[in-house]
Amino acid sequence: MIDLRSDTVTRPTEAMRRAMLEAPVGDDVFGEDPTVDRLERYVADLLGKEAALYAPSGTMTNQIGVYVSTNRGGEVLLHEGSHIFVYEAGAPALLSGVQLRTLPGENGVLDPDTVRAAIRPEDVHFPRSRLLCLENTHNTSGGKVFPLEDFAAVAATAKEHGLKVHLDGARLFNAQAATGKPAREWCAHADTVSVCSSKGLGAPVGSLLAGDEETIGEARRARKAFGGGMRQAGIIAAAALYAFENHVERLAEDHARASTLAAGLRDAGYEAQRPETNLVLVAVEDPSAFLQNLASEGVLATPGKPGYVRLCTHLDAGDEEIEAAIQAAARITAGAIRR
Ligand code: TLP
Repeated sequence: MIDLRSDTVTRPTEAMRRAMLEAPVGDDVFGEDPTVDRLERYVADLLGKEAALYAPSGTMTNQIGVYVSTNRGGEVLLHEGSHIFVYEAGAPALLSGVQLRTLPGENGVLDPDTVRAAIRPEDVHFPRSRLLCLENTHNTSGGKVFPLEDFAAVAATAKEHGLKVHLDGARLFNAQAATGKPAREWCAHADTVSVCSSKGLGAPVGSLLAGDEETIGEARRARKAFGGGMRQAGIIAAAALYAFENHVERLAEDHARASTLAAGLRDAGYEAQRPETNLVLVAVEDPSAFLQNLASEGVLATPGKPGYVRLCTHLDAGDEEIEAAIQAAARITAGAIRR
């Protein structure tokens, strides 16, 4: 099977497994795991933040980010296609008691006027606008980069009105690879940033939340409350550290393969978006039938936004796999292509 469902499906490499085997560990809830400490320091520095916190998943680091910047009854502004709204099982309501206000925007980009218009005036009837969440790259729009200038402008608007800004940067290093701009340049405009080691970077598990010392101190309490305090977590933190140290540069290879994949699918007659990073969206007549047919040809993909399927390139999909995926899709064009 060629698995293009997500960049989360990768297996740890031999070198990564060796790093895991050799990692010094301790009880991280007691603050005694040297490998977790090293990872948190490394990622905080990489993102230009004072501190960082290691947690089991990107969902958890996003939800801790929401929790530390809101109060019960508050309102969070975010794009209508954002991961926090679409794919996190209603957690902001469940865990933080907040209401989500979704906003439209091309390719996941929110503009300052839209955000300004959505911020509530002080009035006893209204929820208080507390937090703006932005996502880079943007999953449901097909891995689009949030342009840095636009990001800075909308974040500034939120801050002028007293809102905090959280960046869901599960694939932030893909934005860095696509633009050549350091990830920390986006982070400079956000109070909290979530990054994942388990997506394109190829670690088996784990995400980090970065921010100032005080906020990350609060986040550490929230992680415990949410059930994310881990003990000898250095075993997995070693894989994450290895991923940050060794797999950031190579993301450009995934992007090149995504372009090859999209071009091959277009040659086969499909309407495939031109990818900016490692996600390829393809418009099809009947996504679930198409996914079944594709699976019977040996290729796994996932539903994308409505009317689309998503194929994702990653560390475990080389040139041969991409070529085979194109051939598989070419064999089942009949009835699948949407024009
Ligand atoms: N996204 C997964 C699925 O949940 C859709 C994927 O395959 O793309 N933020 C963004 C932008 C994400 O894409 C994801 C994972 C997360 C957060 C959540 O990360 P995890 O899966 O570690 O909770």
